Amino acid sequence: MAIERSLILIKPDGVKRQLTGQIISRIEAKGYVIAELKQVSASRELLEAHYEEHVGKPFYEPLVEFMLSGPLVAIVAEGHNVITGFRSLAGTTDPTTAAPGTIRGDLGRDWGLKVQQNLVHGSDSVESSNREIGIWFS
Ligand code: IDP
Ligand code: MG
Repeated sequence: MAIERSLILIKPDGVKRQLTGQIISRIEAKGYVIAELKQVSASRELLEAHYEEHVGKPFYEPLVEFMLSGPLVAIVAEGHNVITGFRSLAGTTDPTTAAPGTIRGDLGRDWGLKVQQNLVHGSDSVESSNREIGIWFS
């Protein structure tokens, strides 16, 4: 089986709250390899490409504004089944009910905003991963 790659983002809330190290530690402790890593301030164009599947949803514009609100950390993690494995490590989208033990469950909460600030993004399929790595690390 081929080694997979996942595009992981530590969103601006994670960087602002100084959780970058803790989040990277969890990825490494799980055993995945950090193949690429950079802190960046994303452009609107890049974020619109990244989140194109969400255009038109009520949280789309707040999501783009949130992702523009400060620097984020972009990572390519490698390992067998890393795409599913990282999403499991991240927990479900809503941090209120994300399982304890996950990044979103342990470190996230609802702040009463139009978009859930849930610390991390992880690719959800091999197709998304290829597309997203092309966007962030071209
Ligand atoms: P995911 O990040 O768990 O894959 P997606 O459905 O791809 O979730 O949504 C992208 C991001 O948009 C989420 O991580 C979260 O920040 C935000 N989001 C998704 N659904 C909602 C919602 O129903 N309300 C508020 N924010 C949402
Ligand atoms: Mg998603």
